[in-house]
Amino acid sequence: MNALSRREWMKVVGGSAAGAAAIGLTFKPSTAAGSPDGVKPYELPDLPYPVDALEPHLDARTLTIHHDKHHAGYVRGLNATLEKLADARKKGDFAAVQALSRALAFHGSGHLLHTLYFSNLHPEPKKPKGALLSAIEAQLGSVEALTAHLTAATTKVAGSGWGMLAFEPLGRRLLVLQIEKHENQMVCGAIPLLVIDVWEHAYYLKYQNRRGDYVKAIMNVIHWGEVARRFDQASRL
Ligand code: MN3
Repeated sequence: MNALSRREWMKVVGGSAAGAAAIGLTFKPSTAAGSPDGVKPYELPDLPYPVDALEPHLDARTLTIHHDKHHAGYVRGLNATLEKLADARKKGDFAAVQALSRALAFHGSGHLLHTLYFSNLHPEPKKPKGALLSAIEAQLGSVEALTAHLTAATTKVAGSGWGMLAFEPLGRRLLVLQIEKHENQMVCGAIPLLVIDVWEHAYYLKYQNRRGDYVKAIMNVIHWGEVARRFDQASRL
């Protein structure tokens, strides 16, 4: 996939239902008898589009490093932490449980958020519609109000973190959240629908200290079809 040029890729998937399906995330349960906890190790998913597909909003070099180095690092960190926890259970030695629990939340959230992030971007985004649009309008006022809230929350994250639109199934409510690092300030049980990375590695090569410009630019490539798919799934819980 990554070997395709943006133009070739758009010819294959642009605007079609098959394209939407090709971009959508699939979460397949997997098991592996030989692994420490009987579950297959996490794997780095491919980018769902060529690295230059989001130009000029998100440049190819940033996207390549972000995916191949940073996201890959969280996958490795998560698998290594799970192996250490499995080893601790085997030995009955939980001396390191505090540090390992912290690492699990950090790398686990890092992997999941990056997987969601790359797949909730698209070079030809559509507007929110259907049940998602109705929920946004009923609960948050309008798409414009959501965009203004999410842009402000994301831009103003203290240090490294994420902006997030989430669905909280107990109250059946949309929430705009401001996540610090990968795991702090999350509302437990809320399901991420749309996430925006504002760690400096996500934008610094192109935007330097202008985080606000990056957040505004990325709003042009939000894959609302994927956000709507996640909302439909989450709202069935
Ligand atoms: Mn990142």
